[in-house]
Amino acid sequence: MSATPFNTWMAATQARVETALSHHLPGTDSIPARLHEAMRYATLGGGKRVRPLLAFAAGELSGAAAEHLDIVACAVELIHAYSLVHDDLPCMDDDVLRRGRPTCHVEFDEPTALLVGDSLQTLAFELLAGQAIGHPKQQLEMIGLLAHASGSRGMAGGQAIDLASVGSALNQPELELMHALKTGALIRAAVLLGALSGTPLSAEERSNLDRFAKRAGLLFQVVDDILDCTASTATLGKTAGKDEAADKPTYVSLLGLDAARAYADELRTDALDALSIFGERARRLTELADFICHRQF
Ligand code: GRG
Repeated sequence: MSATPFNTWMAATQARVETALSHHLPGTDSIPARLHEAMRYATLGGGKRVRPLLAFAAGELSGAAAEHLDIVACAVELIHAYSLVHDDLPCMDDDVLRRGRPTCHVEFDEPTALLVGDSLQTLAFELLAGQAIGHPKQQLEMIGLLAHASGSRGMAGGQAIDLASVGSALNQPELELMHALKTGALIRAAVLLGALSGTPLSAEERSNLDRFAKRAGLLFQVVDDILDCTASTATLGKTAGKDEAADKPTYVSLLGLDAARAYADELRTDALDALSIFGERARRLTELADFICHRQF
């Protein structure tokens, strides 16, 4: 395990993922050029790349090859980029700002944004199924995991619950279920797919990694809720204060700011505890849990 500082590792991995995404996205010189341009607009040049970073960090647990992690990281990030494009549409969150720029439907148009989401989603699976990654049995599992995490029993289902919950008073278990699906499922998939790209983990390791992945997903969302009401639109690169304005249930509205912060700390501690079985191999995942907990945007 290298002793590269976390920030150096993160910047290098983000740059690597940007290159891989640019390589795998269709070029604007191929037809339909405008759709391809919009796909590249929605995916490249922004975002923290938290899910790809988690995939690369989890790959260190199983000795996964970097070229295989490129594919996994791209697949997960393409699903994430699709979800943001669709989430910003007028029929969903109706937002005009994403990653500090006009949202895809504002920059292009609504039908194009819809097709961008569809195309990014299918490209993710085209990539994941397009070459041998890790053990064949594990690769099939990876494809199934990503599909499940994206669909009605994962991210899309969480979005449906979110849309239905506006103005209603969810209790903590209900809020937790919504976020476990909407945000947590894809974060969990990023972690598991990264680890599954290498040699198989033991049952105990797998169970601990899953516990980490679930805690990290929830931690990400609790911090997102805190930032939505404490950070500025300029810092976030997306409209701040939207949850409260839309009367959406959040951890802050449910618990209050201080208790939401305490809950984030609790989740971080539990996530790190789940990693202790891996020792030094989990160094990057440990650092990422800290990054997710303390991020400012
Ligand atoms: C439309 C099927 C469908 C799902 C949408 C992900 C999602 C579900 C909606 C996004 C709305 C939102 C703000 C959710 C909160 C957590 C979240 C996913 C934030 C955005 O992710 P980041 O912070 O974004 O990783 P970057 O830009 O850094 O990639």
